[in-house]
Amino acid sequence: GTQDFPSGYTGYHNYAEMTAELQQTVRDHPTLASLRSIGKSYQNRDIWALKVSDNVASDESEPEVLFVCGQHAREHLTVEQCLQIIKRYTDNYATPAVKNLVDSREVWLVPMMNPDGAEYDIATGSFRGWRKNRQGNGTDLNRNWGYKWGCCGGSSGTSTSDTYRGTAAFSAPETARIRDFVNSRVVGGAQQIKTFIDFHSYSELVLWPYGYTRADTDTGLNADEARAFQTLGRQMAATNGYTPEQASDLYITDGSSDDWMWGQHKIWAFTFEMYPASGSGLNGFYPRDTVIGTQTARNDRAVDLLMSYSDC
Ligand code: ING
Ligand code: ZN
Repeated sequence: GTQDFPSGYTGYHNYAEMTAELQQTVRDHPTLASLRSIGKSYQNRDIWALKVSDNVASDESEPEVLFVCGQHAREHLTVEQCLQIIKRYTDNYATPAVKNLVDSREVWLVPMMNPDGAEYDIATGSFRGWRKNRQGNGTDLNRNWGYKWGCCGGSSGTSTSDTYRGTAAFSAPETARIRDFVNSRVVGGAQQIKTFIDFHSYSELVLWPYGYTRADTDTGLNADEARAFQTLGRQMAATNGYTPEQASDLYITDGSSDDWMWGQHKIWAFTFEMYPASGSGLNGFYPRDTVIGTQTARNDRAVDLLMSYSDC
């Protein structure tokens, strides 16, 4: 069934509320927003992708941008981030700056990549501190992507571990469905998605690939392009006050989303770690709902910047 957030957290959206919100957005803005299921979670929930663009029904040849939220169950603030981006780009469409971005881009948002985990995390009156999906003992979706999967000691082979990488790359249906979706955006041999943010919490960081190696990100880029990619990360961090760094500077990970997006598709991929900067262990994942407005709006300029760069 559907879990209700405890008191102090009712401003957050559970799966049913998020689904209703996306459906209402499409009713309110039928020319700007369209909703599709990109497939099912392990427990058979639809994984929703909402597209925002002018002429939303047609497949225009405009640069595409992808935002993923809620890959980790307990990181509920990130779901609110995707919903806020959707609201801002639809409700504020008449604003010239928003109109310019939305008219020249196709924006894809997956507001809750791990719905089974998110529902499981909400217990009666409290939270479980759950991170993974709900397949067996749970797979850490952000260690299950297929670029250098399990290569480098940045994930665990033990199923009870919080960073369990799964039995194979893309063994989790949730990662496999985003993979299929991103692969489907290759048109005439060219990946249409140019830029990507995977929202997580917490620590207030802007991270770029790679996570699997401490070597520099610039494989496959000339020096100018490598600088531009990292410069965008630093510029976004300058707008939201987060700390910019290469993912492996934080710790080595393998099988993360941004390594796959960059390694496989040459998408300029970033991981954002949202509010708070630091917390006492699990508490940092559960800020009260009173912070949702300020902590999502805090990323307005970074999100717009990523959008404007997406003709890279
Ligand atoms: N942190 C991310 C994690 O998956 C990360 C940090 C992401 C590091 C991508 C490197 C690459 O561990 C959280 N809070 O999930
Ligand atoms: Zn996370």
